[in-house]
Amino acid sequence: MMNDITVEKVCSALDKFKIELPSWGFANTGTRFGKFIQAAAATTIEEKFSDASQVHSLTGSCPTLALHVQWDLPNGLKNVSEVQALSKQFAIRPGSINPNIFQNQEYKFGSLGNPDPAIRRTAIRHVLDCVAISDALSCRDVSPWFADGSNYPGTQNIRQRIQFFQDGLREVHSALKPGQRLLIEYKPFEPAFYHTDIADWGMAVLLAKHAGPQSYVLVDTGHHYQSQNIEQIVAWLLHTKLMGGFHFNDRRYADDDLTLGSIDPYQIFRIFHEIRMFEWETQSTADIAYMVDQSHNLKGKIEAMIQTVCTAQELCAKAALVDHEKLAKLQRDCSLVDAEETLRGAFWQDVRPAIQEWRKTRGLPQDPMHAFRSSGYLERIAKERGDKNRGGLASYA
Ligand code: RM4
Ligand code: MN
Ligand code: MN
Repeated sequence: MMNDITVEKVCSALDKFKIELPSWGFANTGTRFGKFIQAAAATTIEEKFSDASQVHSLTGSCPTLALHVQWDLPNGLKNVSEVQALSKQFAIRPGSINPNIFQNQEYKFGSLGNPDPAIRRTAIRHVLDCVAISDALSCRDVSPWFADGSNYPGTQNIRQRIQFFQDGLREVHSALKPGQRLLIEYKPFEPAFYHTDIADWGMAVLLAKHAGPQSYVLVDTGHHYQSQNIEQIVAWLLHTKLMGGFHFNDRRYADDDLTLGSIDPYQIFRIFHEIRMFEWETQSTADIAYMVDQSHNLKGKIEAMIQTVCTAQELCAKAALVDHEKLAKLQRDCSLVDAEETLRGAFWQDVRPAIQEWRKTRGLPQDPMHAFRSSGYLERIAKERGDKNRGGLASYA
């Protein structure tokens, strides 16, 4: 039963909850086997801003857009004024700045971990450019993901590459302005299939600590081994004050970029619960960048984002319903069944009526997906962008 307290808890949780959209989630991307072109996919940064602003105006939770420098600002700092103008036009702020140190030919054997000092220098220079871009755009987070690793045993010096990463990240850190943050993302495998230089959260923590106090760890929910306890990692990162942000998505097998909560919504709920419990205990708001990192090859891009954001809102709202006081006591008493039921009880509550209420009072559409489908936006952009996309030039432009 929905009562006033439920509605109040859900509303205050959703007022605070913001989740960043990825610019690359609106463009035509694919798997290494193929790319299925969508007529409505964004072909320019302007179109990405436009699509993001649709999602934000329908859901009310996405005021920022993550940018991938090589795809969105191919001329680096020279593109800053264009981004500023688009930000104003669409009322969406640029969010995390993502370097690209994995796509160019020179990175075949790595970027910061490459045995060739000239390539390491090129990579560091690019990340430093991203720090400058981030500063010029007043963005807080620089968020590199390193594809570095090797595919065959014995072919690379693992320890030496640790040193290269320590040196490179520390140099990047020294260029950060006060308030800027360096988020270090880990991934166990792919594209490297034998060893990945930053393969798990432990490695990311050690590198962040070595780089300096403005470094934090980024948890991409898709970047874990099967059955890994992600909320425990989150709890550790909260406890050690190293929790920087999330790349939200779901996975079934590996880094599948599936829709958040489509496979295991309870996992995402448990992550939100760890954060809420921490906030309740410390009477603070955890300073975490929540971001989506999904690139859909089959689903409509904007629909997938709306679905994702609504799912995130639901799971965040459910976690806000956990009775922390009661749970803390049950934990102290080791009342296992009752403690677990307190958590599960919140998960199984239907928060949708309370979210409807939140939307109504915040001037948002009751049903964001329906509002999107009846807006005519998709038909319009499919017509406008169709030719550009059929030309196949749209990948990341
Ligand atoms: C990686 C990782 C990064 C993203 C790239 C494109 O798997 O999740 O965050 O920037 O993909
Ligand atoms: Mn990611
Ligand atoms: Mn990924």
